[in-house]
Amino acid sequence: MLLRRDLLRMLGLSAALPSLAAAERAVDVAETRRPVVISTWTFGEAANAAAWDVLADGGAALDAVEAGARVPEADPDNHSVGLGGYPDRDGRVTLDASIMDHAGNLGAVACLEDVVHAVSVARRVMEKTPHVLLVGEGALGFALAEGFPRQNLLTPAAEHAWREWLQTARYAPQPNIERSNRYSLPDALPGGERNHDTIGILALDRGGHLAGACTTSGMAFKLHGRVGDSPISGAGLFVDGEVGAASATGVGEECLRVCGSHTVVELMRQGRSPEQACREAVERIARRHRTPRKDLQMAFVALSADGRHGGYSLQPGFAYAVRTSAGTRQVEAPSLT
Ligand code: SD4
Repeated sequence: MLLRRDLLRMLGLSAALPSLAAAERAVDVAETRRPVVISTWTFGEAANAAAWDVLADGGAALDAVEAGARVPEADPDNHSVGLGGYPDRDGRVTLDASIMDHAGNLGAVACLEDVVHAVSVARRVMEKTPHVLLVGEGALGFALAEGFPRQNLLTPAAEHAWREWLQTARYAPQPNIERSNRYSLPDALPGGERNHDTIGILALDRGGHLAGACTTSGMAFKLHGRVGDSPISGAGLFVDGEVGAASATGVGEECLRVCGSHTVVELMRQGRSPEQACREAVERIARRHRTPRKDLQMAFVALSADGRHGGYSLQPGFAYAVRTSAGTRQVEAPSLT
């Protein structure tokens, strides 16, 4: 039997060619709308609009995802991202963010305080340092040296929610293993609000380049110093320019254990559709729990290099926003339960 690599060799072609799956998908490319941008959650629509301004002008996916991620970061009413994000249990707002392009360039910050646009600091880490990830004081010092303004991110509303939480909080951390039936990190907040609003934004530009960004204030009232999945390559975000991009939202500890976004991209490399790939990553997370966890939400979105997109979540209620030249829409993602 003639293997693909033999065929390529006979034709004088090299492994630099896209994978067979990618070559097969090329059939669809002509029908696929480009550019396209997708974002986690319904508020992703506002982020997509800012990203679309860049993409529609022929701009780069990297610029688009940064512009998009900056929208919820600046929104004081979004309590899981940037300004107005809920603080940790000590009342400190700490941000995690990452950004990645089609070529594997990557920058990230974790536990960053006092600077609202964590995604832009992450991009600066990517472009101006030999490093990938800066944390805490170091990230803040770098951001200030780069001219980012210093600003108090704790809004009165977020401080109020934190003080309310303090009144009933079981302040002592519990072990983060399955035998404890709850995380010490609450996902039900004062007023019944859910603590899942990280933005993951993925774009494919007119030139066919992918990029992604992910930004969050993390789990509300977390231990100081806690870092989630969002700034960690392959967990909250991963981009492979030849295959696709993925991003995650939900309980970051779960995503970190399965390198969620990298898993999604690798499954797409093996030929899964974006939705199937997201589903299998969610299933991997679910399988670890002997009994179904109603208190746990985890969701992925994915965008393939040929512009197909999909999402999947553990619990119902997850939607993502899509923007193409056909307009804007919300997609209710299927869920495991
Ligand atoms: C985290 N994954 O820090 C983030 C939180 C999140 O929707 O996604 N909320 O664990």
